[in-house]
Amino acid sequence: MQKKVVVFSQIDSAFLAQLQEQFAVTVIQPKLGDVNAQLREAVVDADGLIGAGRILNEENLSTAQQLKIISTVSVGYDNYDLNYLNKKGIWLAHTPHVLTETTADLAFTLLMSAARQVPYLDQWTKQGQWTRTVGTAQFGLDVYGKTLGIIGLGHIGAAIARRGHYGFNMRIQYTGRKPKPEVATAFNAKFCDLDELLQSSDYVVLAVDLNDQTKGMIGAEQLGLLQPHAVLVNISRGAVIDEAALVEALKARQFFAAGLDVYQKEPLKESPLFELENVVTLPHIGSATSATRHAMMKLAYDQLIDALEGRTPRYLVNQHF
Ligand code: 8YV
Repeated sequence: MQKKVVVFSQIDSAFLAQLQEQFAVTVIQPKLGDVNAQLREAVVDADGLIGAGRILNEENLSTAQQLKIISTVSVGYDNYDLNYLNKKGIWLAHTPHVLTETTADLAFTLLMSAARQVPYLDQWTKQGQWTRTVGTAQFGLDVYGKTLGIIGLGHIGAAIARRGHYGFNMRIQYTGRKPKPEVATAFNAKFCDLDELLQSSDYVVLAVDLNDQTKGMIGAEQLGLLQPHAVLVNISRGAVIDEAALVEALKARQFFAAGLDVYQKEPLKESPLFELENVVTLPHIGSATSATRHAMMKLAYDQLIDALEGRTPRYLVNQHF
C-alpha cells in the first residue's frame, strides 16, 4: 500500500512534487484554520512527517497509528516533545552540519552590524541626515583584536570562534557544559564560567541549544554583568534570554547593543525592541541562504525516504528508545 506523508510547513515545491510522485501527501494549510486539528486528522494513517517551525507533541500527534519518522528541516529540535516521541518509538531526524557556516556568517553579520550601528546609520543616511562629517553618536566599536565570548561551543559556536580567531585576531573564550579542548585548542579558546565570560567579553554570542538548562539562562542579573561597551548576539533561540529584561537593559543602555535573530515568540510582529536604536532585529534567518535551505531540505527529504524505505537515517536525534 502507498505510504502517507504529511508536510507540516511550507516546503520547496520541487521536493513537494517528488514526494507527491511517491506517496499520498497531505499538506497542512494554516489558511484553512486550526492547524492542530488538521494535524490530528492527517497523522492518523501517516508514516512520515516533514517540515519545520511547528510544535509537535502529544496534543497533535496522539492520533498517529503508524508514524515512523518526523524529519525536521532544522538543526534545532526544541519544537518536538522528545519524551513523547521516544515513548511512541517515533524517530526524529534533523539537519546538522549543512547550516553551520551559514549560521556562523549570520552571527558575524549581527556582531558587526551592532558594533558599527549599521541599520541605524543606513536609515540615518537615507533620511538625509548626513549633512556634515559624522559625530560621536554615529561612532561604533572596534571588533578586530577584541575578546569574543561564545556560549555553546558546538558546531556553530566553533565556526564563529574560527571566524573570530583567524579573521579578526580575537581572543576567544567560551562556556558550556564542559571544556572541549579538542575544539578549543585550534582557536586558543579559554574555558570559563558564564559569569566570567559575561564580565570579560567585548562580544558575547549565544550559540546554545534550547533545553531545560539553557532556557532563561540570560536574565537581568546576567545582563547586568556585561561591560558598558559589550555587544550581545543571539542566533540560538529566543527563550535563552529573558526578553523583557533585555528590553529594559537596552533601554537603560547598560551595554552597547544587541543583535538578535531569534525571539521568545516568533514571528515577532510587534515588540518594544522595535523602538530601540541599539538593537539589530532580524527575522530568524540564521540558515536562510538559498543554497543552505536547499541543502537542509534535501537532507531532511533523504532522511524521510531512508526511514520510509527501511533504512536508518543518518542524523537521528533519538536513536535509542
Ligand atoms: C530554522 C533553525 O529555524 O535549523 C534551525 O534550528 O533555527 C533554522 O535553520 C528553520 O527551521 C529552517 O527551516
